Amino acid sequence: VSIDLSSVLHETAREHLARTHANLIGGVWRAPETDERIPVVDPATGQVIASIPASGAPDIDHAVAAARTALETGAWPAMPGHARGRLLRRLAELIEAEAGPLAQLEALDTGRPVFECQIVDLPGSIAMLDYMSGWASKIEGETIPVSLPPGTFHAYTEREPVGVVGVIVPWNYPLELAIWRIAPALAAGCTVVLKPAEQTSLTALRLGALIERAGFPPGVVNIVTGYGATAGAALAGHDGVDAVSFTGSTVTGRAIVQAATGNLKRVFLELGGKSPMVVMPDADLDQAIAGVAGAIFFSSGQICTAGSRLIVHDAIHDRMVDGIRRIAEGLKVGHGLDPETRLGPLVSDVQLGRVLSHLDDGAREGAAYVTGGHRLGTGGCFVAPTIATDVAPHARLLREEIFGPVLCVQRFSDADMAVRLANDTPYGLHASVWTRDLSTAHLMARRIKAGNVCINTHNFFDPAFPMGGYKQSGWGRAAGHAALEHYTEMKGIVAKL
Ligand code: TXE
Repeated sequence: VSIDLSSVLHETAREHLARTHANLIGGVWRAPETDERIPVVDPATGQVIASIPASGAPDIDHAVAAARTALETGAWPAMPGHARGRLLRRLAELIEAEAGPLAQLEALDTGRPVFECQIVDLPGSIAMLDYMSGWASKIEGETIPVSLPPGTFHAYTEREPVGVVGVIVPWNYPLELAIWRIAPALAAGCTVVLKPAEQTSLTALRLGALIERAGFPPGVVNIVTGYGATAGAALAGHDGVDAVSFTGSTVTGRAIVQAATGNLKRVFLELGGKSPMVVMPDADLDQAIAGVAGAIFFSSGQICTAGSRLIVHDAIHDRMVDGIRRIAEGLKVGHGLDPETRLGPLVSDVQLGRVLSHLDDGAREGAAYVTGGHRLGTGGCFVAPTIATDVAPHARLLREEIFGPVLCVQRFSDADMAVRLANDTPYGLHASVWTRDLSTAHLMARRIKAGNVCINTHNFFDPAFPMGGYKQSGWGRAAGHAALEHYTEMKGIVAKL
């Protein structure tokens, strides 16, 4: 595919691409301590479109120091909650006003269809800021009736910000994931150092400019770009950081936990998944076919909660597979910036290589590809939407997170078998059950081991709805008031009367 960026991009997006990007530290755009740069690549064409700093440990040190100063001089936690909330809302308004260019930058950088960024990333980012802005003035303690004679003691709790929070995010939903992690931390009164993914830092850098424009005190949010092994590892291991919020692979999640042992900082992890979709024989088939196809092919499957395993009753197996195949084969493939595109490239050459290696292994291990199973074209990082049947229970294709448009299909004959297959995974992030029967729906939801179970839908997210993983899919919950708990310390205070 080819595209003429100068004619397609909004002026704001064009200007942002042309900038010499630096880090936002203590309210100043500061050149990194190294000259090394990371090329920003359009994954649809392979073209280099910008560059960002390959920052290292010294830059992280400066950012952590700035966050510490903003925390301890009281610029942020001492601000009344409603005033912090107003700043979060102001930021939401600025993002809304720039939604068009931000959606384009996201589509260009990730390869994902701009249509997706417009209907998911931007509204989701704005909604989370709005939701958390309300909590900023509602973080409360409790009075505790202790067991000593009434009237002899007065005991109560207060919640204080946990301190400086390191936020490390991946490349699939760069702006939205950054905001989903930053917003609760800021609402709680914490200060932040954000390290976006090296493949996709453009919208995080633009977010920095909007944070400045909104009027956040300097140092409340600091943004440092760089590779995971250098900048990311320095942040996760930093003794000046009180908590780290990481979203990414389970392998890197383990490295974060190890890095955090130095000062025993708090760790919040949202990791990988291999999410099952169980379709019962009484399901509304049209709804289930469209829902399952969307759950795996949206964002080319590069979603932590992607419905990557279809567990379908024998009686409807062939009709389901055929319906999903038709949708897969009808998806319009193209450059992310084309508003008609419904399937863009994967984010990078590296990700393309990973997905193709899974497909090769799958074929060797006996999987049959009903459709797809191969790369599309040669110029960009495109993979054909793929449906794999007859996948062996121990095949890598079925057990590992692929993070590509690859659906593995398994059959079942009764509900117990469906639950067994659904739970036969080291992950437990997301799941769905498709049925018209209310009791079946709720009983299955209870038996599936996952942080979120959806009924007749999949990939459901809302700022008010706690989201997170069981097993190796993570620790803690994003969104909802549950998210605030990661960013506050509870203090118990008691007075002898
Ligand atoms: O992820 P990483 P990668 C899965 C998906 C994908 C695989 C690899 O299966 O194929 O992970 O992707 C930073 N210390 N997911 O390698 O490494 C890194 O710079 C501190 C699922 O890109 O997890 C980036 O900012 N930080 C996932 C972030 O971690 C480190 C989304 C994510 O990168 C670091 C993305 C280190 N040692 C990939 N190493 C999801 N579940 O949403 C890397 N980073």
